[in-house]
Amino acid sequence: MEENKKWWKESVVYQIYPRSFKDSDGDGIGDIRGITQKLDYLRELGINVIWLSPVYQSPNDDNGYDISDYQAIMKEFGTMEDFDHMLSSAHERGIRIMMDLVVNHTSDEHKWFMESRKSKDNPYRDYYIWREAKEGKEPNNWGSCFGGSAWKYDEATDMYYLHLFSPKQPDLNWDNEKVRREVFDMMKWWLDKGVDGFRMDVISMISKVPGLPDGSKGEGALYGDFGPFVINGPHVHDYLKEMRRQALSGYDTITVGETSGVTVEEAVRYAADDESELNMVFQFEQNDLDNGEHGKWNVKKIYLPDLKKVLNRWQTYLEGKAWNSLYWSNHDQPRVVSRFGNDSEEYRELSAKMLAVCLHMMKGTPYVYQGEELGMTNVPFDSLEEFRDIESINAYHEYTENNLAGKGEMLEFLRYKSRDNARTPMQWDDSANAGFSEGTPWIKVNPNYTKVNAAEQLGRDSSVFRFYQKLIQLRKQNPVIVYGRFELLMPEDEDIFMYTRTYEDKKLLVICNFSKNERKIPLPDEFAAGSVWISNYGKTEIEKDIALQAYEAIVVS
Ligand code: TEU
Repeated sequence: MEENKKWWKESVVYQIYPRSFKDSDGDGIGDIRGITQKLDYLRELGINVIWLSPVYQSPNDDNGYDISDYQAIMKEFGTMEDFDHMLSSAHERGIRIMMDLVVNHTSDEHKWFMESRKSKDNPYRDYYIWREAKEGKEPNNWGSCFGGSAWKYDEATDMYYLHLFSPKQPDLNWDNEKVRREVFDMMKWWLDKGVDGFRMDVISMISKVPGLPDGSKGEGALYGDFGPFVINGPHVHDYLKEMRRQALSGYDTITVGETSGVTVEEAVRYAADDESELNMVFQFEQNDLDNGEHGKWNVKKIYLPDLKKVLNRWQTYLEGKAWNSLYWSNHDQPRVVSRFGNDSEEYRELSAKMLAVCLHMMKGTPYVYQGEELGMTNVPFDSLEEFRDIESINAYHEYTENNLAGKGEMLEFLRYKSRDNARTPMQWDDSANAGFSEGTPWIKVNPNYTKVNAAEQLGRDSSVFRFYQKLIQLRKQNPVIVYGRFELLMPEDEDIFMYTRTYEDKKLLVICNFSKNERKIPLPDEFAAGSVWISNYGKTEIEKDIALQAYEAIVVS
């Protein structure tokens, strides 16, 4: 089947978490001028789109994912002039900017909510989801993503409002046409400024099942699960089609939905090739594989055949119908080298490169999260006081106070899974604070910055940075990497992730060893006279029986 060629399919996206990227003014908080200073670094890496986590005005209950004004820049991050300058500087370098669009909820300090809570007949009342108490308690049993009930009582009108995340993140009522119009107008305002698209925060949750029924409660659970009544809800596809028609059409954009709870069947609707909704979605199945009895809070390792099964399903089901996004990391996930690789001194770089090969050679648009290109690792947090993330801190209290986990045990879970692992400052060099800031960083710096940093890696050909650069270059030169059909080999093997990509008369073989075990793999005949495209062991030739070493990755054509 002839592929529908698009620039966003051929792109590599780099995610910036502004708070932790580069501080230009010494207040310990990353900012927009800091990003502008580092655009040449990103150009050198070769990426062509930046996904910018929220930079809007926010009281920072959830680090900018609680927005109080969609058309203003957060003070700590700079001014609108700084933003405009960053945007034009990025465009001059051939880099597009994708904004984070957080419109499932606003901040409770947004003027819409401040109006809404005033009275039952306020013109903004229906912008949010208000309900009466039920038998003197919350309107239903839903728990919020950040712990506690998903409802907060508000004295002014003696009613509750819904917040799927923190109480400072009230959910917008998307069934209200006025809300949709406000959001679409705001999007067009940014598009007219010249931004190139949107990453849409929890967009799979904007349409709620009417009646908001109680959710099922697992054994020992404190709250009911809102999932079935919120995720991929009744009108979500209607609203996204409306957004396409009313806000996006006429602009050349890249759009990606953050869609927790999405299935492949739903994904071919959200990200259908006809572009009636979004260009692609982030799936969560790969991240749920190491969940346990306490959800994400554990230290469980993934089982490779499970990971292959999930990724294979996404690669093959979407073929010819919809487009995949490819990611290992973001600001909500721990560092991938510590999670799916091996962050010991011996294997950190090898396994970081192996993971990069595995991801970048699959079909879809790859996303690189800041610092991933250096093989940045999880952080040895010493105590609860060192964490900043609302989800982590709330979970610690909820689990330890309800005897779901011991204190030491919970700290161990946070050290492995907390979002703060991804949020410590970008490691630029080996000077104080990793060259991130001249002040006191808002969150601790990973002490390994003296060894793991950009300056060192830019100066060394064998570095993780140089390896990512090469992978990105290969994609630009070879349509098979963008458009080739994916086929998984050896699905049951517990160490090796191996697949082919086929496009026109080109075929690629990708072999990744996810383990320390040395393994002999017979090379399929068709690759016997092949050439090596990239190898994390510096191999330039292939043997008939490839003797794979620990965390080895090789691409053969
Ligand atoms: O995350 C949505 C989401 O599904 C989270 O619950 C995510 O699964 C969790 O953080 C992982 O532990 C988005 C943003 O990416 C996140 O940073 C925000 O906190 C959240 O929405 C609310 O806006």
